[in-house]
Amino acid sequence: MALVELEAKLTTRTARVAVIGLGYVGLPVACLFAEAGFDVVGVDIQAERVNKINAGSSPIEGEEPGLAELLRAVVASGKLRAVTDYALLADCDVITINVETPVDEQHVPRYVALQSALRVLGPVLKEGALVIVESTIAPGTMARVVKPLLEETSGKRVNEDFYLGHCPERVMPGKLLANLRGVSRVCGGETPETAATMLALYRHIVQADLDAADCVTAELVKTAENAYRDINIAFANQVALICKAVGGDVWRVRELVNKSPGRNMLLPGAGVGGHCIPKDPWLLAYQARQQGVPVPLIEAARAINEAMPLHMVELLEAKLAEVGVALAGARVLVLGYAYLENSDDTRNSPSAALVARLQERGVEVVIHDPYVPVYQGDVLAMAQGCDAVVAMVKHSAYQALNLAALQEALRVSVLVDGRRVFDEESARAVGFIYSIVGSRS
Ligand code: SAJ
Repeated sequence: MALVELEAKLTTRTARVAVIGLGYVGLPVACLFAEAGFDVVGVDIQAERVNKINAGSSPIEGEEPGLAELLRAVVASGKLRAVTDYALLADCDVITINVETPVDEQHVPRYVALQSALRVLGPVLKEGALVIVESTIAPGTMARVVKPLLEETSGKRVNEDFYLGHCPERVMPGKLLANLRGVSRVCGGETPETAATMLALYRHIVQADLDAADCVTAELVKTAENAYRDINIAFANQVALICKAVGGDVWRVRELVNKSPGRNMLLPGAGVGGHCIPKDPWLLAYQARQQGVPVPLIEAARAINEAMPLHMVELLEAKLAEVGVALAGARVLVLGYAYLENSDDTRNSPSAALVARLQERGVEVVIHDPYVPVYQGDVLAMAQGCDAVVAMVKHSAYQALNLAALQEALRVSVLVDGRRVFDEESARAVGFIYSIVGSRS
């Protein structure tokens, strides 16, 4: 099938769409294409997840406005069905791939999920189908990994027997549908004609700019935009560490810096977690590092941000010392285990790094998080007998906490605030020995 035929099927919504990987990104993507009127097959290796989706209930926890209702509607209408069997892809005209693309301890991309998806897709790939990788990948991956592997496993030639593109996702937990619908996307095609066809596809679900590009540009844009964020957060953390040393208050400094035209200093904090920001800078840097091109700015920013949870331990140890309590043997309540406020997502959570270090130092750790089932509970009850509280996530629930009651529950009233969850004056007024990242206090 030539691209022009595929475009016609996209216009009439008669093209059959498949989404491989029904996670945070794939599932809402599948729902939106189904809502737009396409017949959508969602493929996932987890039978439990597939069954849950076919029962019309979302496997994604946390607050995702509209997703549960949309999923129920498109499953009920028969527009979306989930399967574990790749054979059904044989009559799909468009296949998006939304699988994890992590980096390992040495910051090397690990494409096991991507490669296995391509190996299983290849043999059933339909003549003239358009395959779009939505996962975030290192610049050069489409050319070095995806294209050769798909040609090998399908026995087909790209741009002759099938078409290939990269359209990186820009979602954020808590705003999955809003971001997919309202945030612009880059449609990187192996050829300009492929990119144009991708625009025709995404126009059905994206009400924002769709920009045609080649694949390497799309790879560079997504990884650079997240490296940009990581470096800017690291700058805020660097200023916070300097303020701590020289007696400044980074929160006030930031407020005044941002009054200067063209400045937008981000928030310092207890660390940088999530499925994107800690990983994507390494994806951006990978090929360059392989070729011996130095990337010191990316490496320095990662080092600063990864050290922030450990800096929280230093703040805690110093405050406990002020009241004669040793870190080893102390009992500490950690508020927040998710990586982001009002989310249940714990991937690469800074709290995990904090807890590991505390336990290494002989601290008895109690963890609370209103969104993470295993850590839910009564905060005041959990605070009983603790020597300190470390606030790691700015969940709204914490801002409503009765500070006097919290202080009352503690054996020693040390409060270390990693996200400016609490107001310093209010905390001190009820008797807390208060410390916050980036301020002398
Ligand atoms: N963080 C800070 N200071 C800040 C902002 C964030 O310490 O000023 C921390 C957060 O606490 C969190 C981590 O960084 O631990 C990441 O936070 P994030 O707001 O960047 O949220 P993410 O990880 O969900 O980022 C995603 C990214 N989107 C995609 O990769 C498609 C990012 O590019 C977006 O900017 C972000 O969502 C968003 O705000 O939409």
